[in-house]
Amino acid sequence: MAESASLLAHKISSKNATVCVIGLGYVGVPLAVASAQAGFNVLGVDVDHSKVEQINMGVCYVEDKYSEELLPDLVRSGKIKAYSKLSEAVPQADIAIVCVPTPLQKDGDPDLSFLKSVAKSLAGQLTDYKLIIVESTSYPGTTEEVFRPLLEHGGKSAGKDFALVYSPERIDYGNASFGVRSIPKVVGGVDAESTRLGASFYSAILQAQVVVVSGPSVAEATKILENVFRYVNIALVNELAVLHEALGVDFIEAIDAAATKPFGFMAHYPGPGVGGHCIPKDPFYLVYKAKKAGFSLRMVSAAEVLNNGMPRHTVERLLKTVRKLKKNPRKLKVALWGLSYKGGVKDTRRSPSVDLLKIFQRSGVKVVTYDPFVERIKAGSVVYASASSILDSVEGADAVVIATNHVAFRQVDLSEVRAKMNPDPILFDTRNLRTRNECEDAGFTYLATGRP
Ligand code: SAJ
Repeated sequence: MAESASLLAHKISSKNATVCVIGLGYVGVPLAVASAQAGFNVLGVDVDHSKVEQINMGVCYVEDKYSEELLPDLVRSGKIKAYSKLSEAVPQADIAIVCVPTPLQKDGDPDLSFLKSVAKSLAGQLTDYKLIIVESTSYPGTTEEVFRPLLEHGGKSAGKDFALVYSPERIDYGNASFGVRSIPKVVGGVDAESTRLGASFYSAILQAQVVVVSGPSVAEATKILENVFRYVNIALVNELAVLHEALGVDFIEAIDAAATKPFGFMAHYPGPGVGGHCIPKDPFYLVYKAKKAGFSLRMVSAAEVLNNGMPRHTVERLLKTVRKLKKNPRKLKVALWGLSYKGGVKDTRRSPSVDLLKIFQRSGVKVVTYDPFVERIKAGSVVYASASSILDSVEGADAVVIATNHVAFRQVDLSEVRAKMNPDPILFDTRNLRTRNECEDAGFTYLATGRP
């Protein structure tokens, strides 16, 4: 091992290394907290000055119980300090971890601009031997083909003047049982030395297993596979849900039963669409890379059509029932419960509720929204403020559509809800939080995704 690498290895094992986390979002903040809790000095960097100020005041703005609990003391004790310029922090650091967004451009292609600008800035900061880790999700080859050449632009080379590793973030936003330290970590370096340093660092801060793979491209492929797997499997159950609704077969009961098989099946559940910053986006990083290599990923394209079709299917199914009840769709008032893209979080990025609202707008349906975590949401040119209470949201409504799996919607007393609504009310449970019996006993016409 080169002298500089062994010096860094020693600094890591003795927790004397200084760690710089670049990008203080829902990935970077928990990582900064875990590194500081393990004993490392942590310097955070974010271009958003308000985030830097909040961190330096010990205010945690990400929805992560672990970070919310530990960050204030770690900042007070000086273990974490945030900066808005990379050049203020990286020169002091031995390890730099890149956790910046990798969104899509308007045309649907990958937008690596955040990643590239960090690489260009870092290239000028490699004054001494450092371990550079990329965690941002991207297509296989990004670290070697895009990030590394920009880093080496200053004349330094990976493996000799710095170590370079890719280790995908696997943060499951709002997941109370699996936090940053308890999710196994995949690590792939540009050479054995880089991999060793990366693995030793994550072993030092995490409780979970560190999984070493042969290089950055395999680690990138691992993460994209995980999210493509989820996207395609959700599309499969969405398609089969629509079929079984027509066949008059309870598909949710079938999924629950299939989930009893101890091997060969992983349950996914249908719904009104797929949201969030990752699952509806990451597969298209691979679609782009595949196209460059002359491949078209038909499974992902089919999944896109199926998942993007669920909001329309949901509204059409509701309007069909409205007509059956001899109600006028144009005079319909709907209470839409749930604005965030999944239960327990306030994040509305690519939320299916936005698509539902747009389709209701086009159908001339009046909608009142309610979400315990979200104050308002914009759909098209209309801003919907969440009603002040769940019962206020159903005042004079004809139908309730449950769009997000928040606990509050599992617990609300449906008779109380019913009492506030117009005659012959409908309850459409797209997340299967309630049972047919409790809905019908409360006097609702019951609809549920995947159930006849
Ligand atoms: N959904 C369904 N049916 C399901 C599961 C989810 O319709 O059976 C919907 C959800 O309601 C939501 C969307 O899919 O709208 C995404 O939900 P998610 O639970 O996958 O949540 P994310 O996007 O917050 O987190 C995912 C996770 N990836 C996997 O589970 C493979 C997380 O581990 C990743 O770290 C994260 O993406 C990411 O950052 O990539």
